[in-house]
Amino acid sequence: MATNQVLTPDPNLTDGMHVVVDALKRNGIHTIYGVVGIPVTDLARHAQEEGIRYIGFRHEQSAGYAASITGFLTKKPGILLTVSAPGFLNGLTALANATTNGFPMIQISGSSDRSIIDLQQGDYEGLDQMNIAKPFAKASYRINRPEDIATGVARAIRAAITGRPGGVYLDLTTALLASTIDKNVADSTLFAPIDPASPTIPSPASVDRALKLLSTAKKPLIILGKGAAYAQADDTIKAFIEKTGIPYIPMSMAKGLLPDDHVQCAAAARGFVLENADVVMLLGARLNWLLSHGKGKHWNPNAQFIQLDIDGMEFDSNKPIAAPVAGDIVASMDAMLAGLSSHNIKAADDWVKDVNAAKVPNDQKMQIKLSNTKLPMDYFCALNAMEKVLENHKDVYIVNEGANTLDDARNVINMYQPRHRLDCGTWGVMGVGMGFAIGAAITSGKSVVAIEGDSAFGFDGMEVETICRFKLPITIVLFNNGGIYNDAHVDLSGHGDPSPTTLMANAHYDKVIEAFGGVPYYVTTPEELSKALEAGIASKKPTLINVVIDGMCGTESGHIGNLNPKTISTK
Ligand code: OXT
Ligand code: ADP
Ligand code: MG
Repeated sequence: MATNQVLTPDPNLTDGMHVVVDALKRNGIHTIYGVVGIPVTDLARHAQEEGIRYIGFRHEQSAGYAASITGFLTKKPGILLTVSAPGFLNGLTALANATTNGFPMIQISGSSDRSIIDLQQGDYEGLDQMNIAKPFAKASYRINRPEDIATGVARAIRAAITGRPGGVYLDLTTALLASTIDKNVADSTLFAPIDPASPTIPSPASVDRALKLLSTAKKPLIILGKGAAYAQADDTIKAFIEKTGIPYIPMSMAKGLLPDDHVQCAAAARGFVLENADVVMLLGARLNWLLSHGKGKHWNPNAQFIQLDIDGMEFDSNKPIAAPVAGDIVASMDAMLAGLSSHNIKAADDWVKDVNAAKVPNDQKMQIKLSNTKLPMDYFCALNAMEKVLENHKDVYIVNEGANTLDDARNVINMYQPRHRLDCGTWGVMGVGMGFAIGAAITSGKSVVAIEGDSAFGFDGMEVETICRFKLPITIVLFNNGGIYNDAHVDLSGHGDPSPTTLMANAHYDKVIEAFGGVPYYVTTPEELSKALEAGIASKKPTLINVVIDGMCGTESGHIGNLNPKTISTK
């Protein structure tokens, strides 16, 4: 192994770094994402030497997003490796985002000398990392002794995936990494936890209560959330929905759990079903802001809720839940499906007819938007061109971020397979794009198309170098409308400064990938876009397509402009 300082070659001894790698391997960890430096460089080298794939990034935040999406796709925690203090903090946003979204990941960070940090004597990159991580993580641990490494790793793994998944912080001090231990003793400590995400079985009474309520519904609705996607109960969920005939809407990362062109999909009648449904079954979805908390003008005020969730604390958080079903969706949906034989649950024809009728005007509106061929392209013109290509590549992973780029792509690009749409999620966070794309490509080996706003791409664009270095099959489609939301160019400064939302409309983002040997495209028509996208997917080469979008067609904050605080004085 290439090391900075080779210590005593005593064959009976091993050190903290080696034991950490052994413990990760014992737990089936195949990949680490990170940025190295003091004190974890040799840890990464040794992991690589031991057959763990190390994916080195340009920024810890992106590496963390890659780790978290690996967790979402695999149900095993993705691993982020960071250096102390600044590297740790750079990764912390991704850890917090993982906790918020319920993605399992572990941020493993080197840290400096406790005795100096605790007395605030100014150590190199000194920071009280374990305590700082606590509010952002499901659990935050520090390992101080080499004989505790296996336990620390096992605890972190169990904490990340048991119950509601989330982010876990694991602090490894420089002293621990350098500490030595008898090799046989260290080996004897290694173990992998049994049943680290032990399936939680719902009580039969709760399942029966839920089915009874559903059988009384005149206008039932199922809402699929990313918890349902995460659970990987795909066949059971599909069977339940199809047997009952109940209309469903997918939250954005649950798209594809059933194909978006499924006859029972009511996404095109979203407002109608929320306003009218009398019993709503939430399947791994929270009644948070994305569902306007189950309240207000978007909802039938008399709607009753069934909620299937692994986290009992979620129930009643926004609205009283008439039928809570606490358990893993795998077990809960098995029980719900089995229970159909003793409950008469079938969506009424009138309700199904009304839902289908409500889709028609929105479908028509959508068709009109998609048929716009005016240049410069607007979002719908560009997305229509993309959709036609992607229809023939249903196994491609779609990563998506921006405001208009996000909201319009979510509605236009149909998904056909579970867990293939990865986006800004619960926090609406920008900067997940390249990390998610890299994580999905590494985890699946499949092609990824990242549909990015020009602002969104700016958060992590340098990861294009990572994509090219690892030769990943990622095509970035960058919607360049010259700004955050649009390119309004109102000079409020009075001296020619760009407006707060302005970015450079004429920028050639394609040159960024060219610098690293990837394939660049600069396109201005739907035909050019189709060709470039088809070529990007077919070649499996790192590709960036700069798509020129009309600067004025985006709306402020996309579909969520209503969340902006009202102000008296905007020109
Ligand atoms: O109900 P009705 O009848 O109205 O019909 C609905 C559907 O039934 C119908 N529909 C359809 N009809 C026909 N066919 C199809 N296929 C179909 N599908 C749907 O259409 C309507 C509307 O449907 P929808 O969208 O489902 O419903 P609705 O009501 O919009 O749904 C509500 C939501 C909340 C569930 C949904 O809108 C949603 O999921 N939204 C997510 C929003 C989000 O997360 N946005 C990102 C954050 S915005 C902002 O914060 C940004 N920032 C600040 C910032 C952030 N975020 N992070 C960090 C780290 N720093 C700063 C920034 C900087 S965005 C941003 C950059 C933006 O600039 P870019 O250049 O990147 O992007 P551009 O905007 O493109 O320039
Ligand atoms: P969305 O944004 O798609 O609506 P949320 O992230 O708000 O989804 O909600 C996902 C919910 O799914 C969380 O409350 C989480 O506890 C739950 N969940 C995650 N995994 C499982 C699982 N295996 N079984 C049951 N519920 C789960
Ligand atoms: Mg933009």
